[in-house]
Amino acid sequence: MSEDKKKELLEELKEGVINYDEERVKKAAEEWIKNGFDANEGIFEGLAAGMEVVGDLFEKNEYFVPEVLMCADALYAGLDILRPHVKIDESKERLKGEVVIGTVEGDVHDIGKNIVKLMFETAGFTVHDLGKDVPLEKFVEEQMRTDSDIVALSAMMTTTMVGMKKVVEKIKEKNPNVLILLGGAPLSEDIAKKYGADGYAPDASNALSEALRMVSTLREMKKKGEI
Ligand code: B12
Repeated sequence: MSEDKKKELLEELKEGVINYDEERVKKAAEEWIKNGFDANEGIFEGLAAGMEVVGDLFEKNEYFVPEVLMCADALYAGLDILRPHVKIDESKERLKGEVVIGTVEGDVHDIGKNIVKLMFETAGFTVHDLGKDVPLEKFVEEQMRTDSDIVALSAMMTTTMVGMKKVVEKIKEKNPNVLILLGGAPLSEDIAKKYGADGYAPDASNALSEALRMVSTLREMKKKGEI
């Protein structure tokens, strides 16, 4: 019974995003919480899954920018309700890892970046979010200000992802031990390597495992006195 309800509400969250129906999303999100379902699951399998379909519709020219913007509003309305219920993982020793995150200059796509951010926060990272359309120099400044272990950059356009290379160069020049993680639809493992980054992930859950791997590498290096 509860599995049926869960399925029904996931469908509502997803369809609400696809049909840019904020009220439908809000209602489903509230019910999701009332039923005691996992907020993370609602976000990834409901809201984000809906946005994936929106991406396909956009690519097929069935949706245009105004529709996509309304879909994003519906997704964010659901996120506002679900986010406060996301469980922070306190079971393991709380990570002391700090991450600077943002979408690079010229690029206003922030949905994926915000989902990755949420994943990091859930795992206990301290996240410094610079937002979207972030001037490249700002990533360097924020890393230095916060002494963060990782800088995570998002880009959703082939025209803006080239800026990532400059950020990697500038950060490595100032502090070669900072680890840089890249992501976003046009990126790939190969491009990330070519740009000189330390990691790449295709989605939010891989972003978290990659960040955890990076932090433990840093800790190991510190222990051995290599940095
Ligand atoms: C939503 C959307 C918009 C919205 C953005 C709203 C917002 N607040 O983000 C609006 C309508 C504003 C928009 C505008 C434009 N868009 Co647009 N948009 C999209 C769309 C449909 C979906 C993106 C999305 O949110 N996906 C859902 C999320 C959950 O997935 P995601 O972003 O991929 O993120 C996941 C991974 O990539 C990864 N990830 C993301 N970031 C990071 C970071 C790190 C560190 C890591 C590890 C992982 C990671 O994890 C995320 C979660 O799993 C895509 C199409 C598509 N299929 O991707 C086009 C798309 C990105 N847009 C595109 C274009 C061209 C534009 C416009 C130029 C359109 C126009 N003519 O005006 C403008 C650009 C404005 C600008 N200067 O940035 C193109 C880019 C083409 C290219 N290769 O360069 C795309 C691919 C559509 C297309 N096929 O033409 N867009």
